[in-house]
Amino acid sequence: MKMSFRWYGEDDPISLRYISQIPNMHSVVSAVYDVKPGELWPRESIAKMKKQCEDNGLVFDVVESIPVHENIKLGADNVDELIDVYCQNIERCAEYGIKCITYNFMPVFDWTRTQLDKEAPDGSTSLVLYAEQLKNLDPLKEDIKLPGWDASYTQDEVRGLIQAYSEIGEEGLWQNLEKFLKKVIPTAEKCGVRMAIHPDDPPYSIFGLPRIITNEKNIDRMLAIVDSPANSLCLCTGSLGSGAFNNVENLVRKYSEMDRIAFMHIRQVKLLEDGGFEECGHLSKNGSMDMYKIVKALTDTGFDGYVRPDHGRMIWGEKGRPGYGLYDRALGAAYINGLFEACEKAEKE
Ligand SMILES: [Mn+2]
Repeated sequence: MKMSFRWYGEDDPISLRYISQIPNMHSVVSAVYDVKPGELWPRESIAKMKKQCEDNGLVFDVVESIPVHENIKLGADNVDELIDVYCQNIERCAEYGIKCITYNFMPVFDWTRTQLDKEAPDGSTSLVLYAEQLKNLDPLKEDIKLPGWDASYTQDEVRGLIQAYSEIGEEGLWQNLEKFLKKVIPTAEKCGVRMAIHPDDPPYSIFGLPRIITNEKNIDRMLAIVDSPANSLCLCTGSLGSGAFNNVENLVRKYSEMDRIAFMHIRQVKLLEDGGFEECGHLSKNGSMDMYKIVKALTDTGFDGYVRPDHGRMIWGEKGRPGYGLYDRALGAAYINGLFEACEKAEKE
């Protein structure tokens, strides 16, 4: 496996120098952030990032993410043009050595949480989704803003989008994903890039919006649309693990065996009885998933893709982007490194 770390570019308070000091760090996971979805990424921006990483002994070979324009997901009139731009961006990334591109197909909102700074008894803070807090929210009836949502939409635009998605429904979203994959995957294949779809987070419908990358049956369906290693998963344990119906260890084993995992996000969640969850430290004992079994499923199946610690808690007084501080993610990387070394060595004994 190749260990990696997400970096938000020059605005990120965490320097590449610090990232390079985390043991076994190999790849930087980043993106061109000053371009809107649906626009071309300037070659100079990609080249600059590559150079900055190299200057720090790191490799910029994973993109997270090239966002999929809402009109692609909705199948609007300009979908063909937008998909063309998407393909050109894949080609441009490949020119600069990118091997894996993450994206998601979630309508309107990326990840959803109800609070970003829930304090644990030890004083650390983390992101949580509390069913009780979510239940009282209805974006169709009132103006709400949840952490993680694109702030560039007005409340009326959000309502319009929710309406548009409720008209196309799940099957409409599937059709639009199919159209996207059938054009994008051959381009990726041609330039040696693996596309890695990130599961919906959390893996169920919120506010009536369709969500499709949620469980084994749907992942099987998605992978079958184009049967190629270029059409792979960014298997996020925390996202899939936020649904009690997903057995993450089994999913990892199955899809790694099929060589359909290009990228692993390894993160722990603690499921609550009412369906909510709390993000927590990476260790198995901190949450609901057995991290040893997840890593063993990877080493048993010869996984050689990218791995990154996903979100971390805020600890040791660090302030910054929720989920993306340095300290707890570095601890996560160290823990994951340890699990891999132990599993790999046990196999050889
Ligand atoms: Mn993730």
